[in-house]
Amino acid sequence: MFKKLLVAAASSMIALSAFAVGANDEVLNSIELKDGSTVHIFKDGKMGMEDRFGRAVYMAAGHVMETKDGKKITMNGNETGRVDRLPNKSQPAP
Ligand SMILES: [Cu+2]
Repeated sequence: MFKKLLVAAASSMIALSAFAVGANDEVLNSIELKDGSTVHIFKDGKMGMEDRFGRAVYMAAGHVMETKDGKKITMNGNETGRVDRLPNKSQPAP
């Protein structure tokens, strides 16, 4: 009985750590901005910018952006590296 519990605990730990790898790199939301670029908000709340050609772009944290529908949003972080690694990032224009 005790041995069975240990096995269950061990396998759930493996599942948890597999989930943790890269989990924060998942995009929670992507918002289109007035200038045609996109801000990606990651699960940990940090943001990264992508220009309208699908390239990761630098934007200093604290910069205020305007969304397509006129809302103001403040840049939290500047995760260009994470934007670069996004698998479903829009493709560069030909
Ligand atoms: Cu930005």
